[in-house]
Amino acid sequence: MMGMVRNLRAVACATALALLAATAATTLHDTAPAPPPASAAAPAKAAPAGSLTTLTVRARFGQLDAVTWLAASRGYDVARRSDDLNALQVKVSPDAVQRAVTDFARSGAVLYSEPSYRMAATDAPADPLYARQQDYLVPVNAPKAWDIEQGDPSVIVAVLDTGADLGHPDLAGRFWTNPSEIQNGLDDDANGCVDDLHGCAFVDSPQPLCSPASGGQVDDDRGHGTFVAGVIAANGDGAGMVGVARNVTVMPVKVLDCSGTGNSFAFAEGIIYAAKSGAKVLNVSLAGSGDAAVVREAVRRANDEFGALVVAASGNSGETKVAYPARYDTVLAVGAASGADPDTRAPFSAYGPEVDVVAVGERIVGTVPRGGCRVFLPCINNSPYALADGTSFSAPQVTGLAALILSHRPMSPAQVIDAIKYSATPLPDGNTTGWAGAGRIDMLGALRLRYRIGAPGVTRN
Ligand SMILES: [Ca+2]
Ligand SMILES: [Ca+2]
Ligand SMILES: [Ca+2]
Repeated sequence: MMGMVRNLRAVACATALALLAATAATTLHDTAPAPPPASAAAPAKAAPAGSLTTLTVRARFGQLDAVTWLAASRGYDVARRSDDLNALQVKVSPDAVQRAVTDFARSGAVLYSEPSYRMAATDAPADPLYARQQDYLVPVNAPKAWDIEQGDPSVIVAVLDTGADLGHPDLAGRFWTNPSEIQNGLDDDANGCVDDLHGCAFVDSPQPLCSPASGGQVDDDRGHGTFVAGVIAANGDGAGMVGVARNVTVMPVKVLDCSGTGNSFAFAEGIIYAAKSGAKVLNVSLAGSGDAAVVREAVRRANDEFGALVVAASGNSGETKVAYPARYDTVLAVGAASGADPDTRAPFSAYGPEVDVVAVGERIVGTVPRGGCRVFLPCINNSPYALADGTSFSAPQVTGLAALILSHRPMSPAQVIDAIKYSATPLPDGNTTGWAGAGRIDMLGALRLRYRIGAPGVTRN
């Protein structure tokens, strides 16, 4: 059986009919980490706001009228009064705060007075690298979207890439586990992959220096897939970074070897494996140079048979030529906007009418395999995180959005695409006509849409 498969691959390669020449859509530009801009400080949750000009004044029992009178007689503006709280909200000028607090304390009618604390409506993750992530996550309204949805573990996102570091601390608990498989050298669930406990490798004849990758060996020997996984689903655990869809489940499907290349046959196998195994969104941060029928068919089956959405990077050629499989109609093709100006195209982003949407693709924070800091990417502060550019890293943000949408309510792949495009923020052409498709994704807008399931397209109500 394996021999036959190998033969088929050999034929495909020899005739070059289906040679995908897949390369990672970005080979992880070595962007040196830089200190975060001053404007990027993470807002603290429930931080004091309004320069302490708003005070909560809690009266002793039965003293609320007396305190109200006191406040008025001293010229403080009583903004609100709550008999339930037995308290007033009082506004004072910043320089009068201390005097007001003293006045109330001396009156004997006040239990305490304190500054009003802002209750942040917007989720501000405590993960320290979030300060660097805001530059690209704020323009797509990710923080506001997280008030609505942070992802559900039941939604499985496949990352078709170079594998993943299953032991990365910021991805702990995020990886899919195959309930029907044990580590015993056998294909217990007869799905064609031996010991696929957390994913499967489809890498035939990897380069000599690459790690062996067969069956469930999805270890990441390049760093690209781990990075993408972090963009999608790094834990909101107060450490490191936070993913766009922090609570969803990631299934690593290794289709690229340590040189970042693979072929169309293995890639198509990976697509079917992912869809069959229950992944509802497939992230494809790789670019093929040709239209492989076997990939086209696999994408169609993922959509139609398994209800899985394929999200793919437009490619990094910087030219008007969108890569495969992003070119296909039913694939959500993602280009990259500039980090410095998210209204303009990142210079490397491939464009053309097939681009559906864009997200920022520069200075994206991602997870690096442990021990890979010197091998793959210059890490931030020697911790397993790095910054990188590419449509490889704008695509997983859109994948994360699709996963948030599906966590919120079930939808077909076509409906998810409609929702993401319909809610996108249109962008100016600049000197590249239509480079951004429907525009830059708006995560809040996409989650707020209301849908009539079954109706064609998306309707807002
Ligand atoms: Ca198996
Ligand atoms: Ca097994
Ligand atoms: Ca984290």
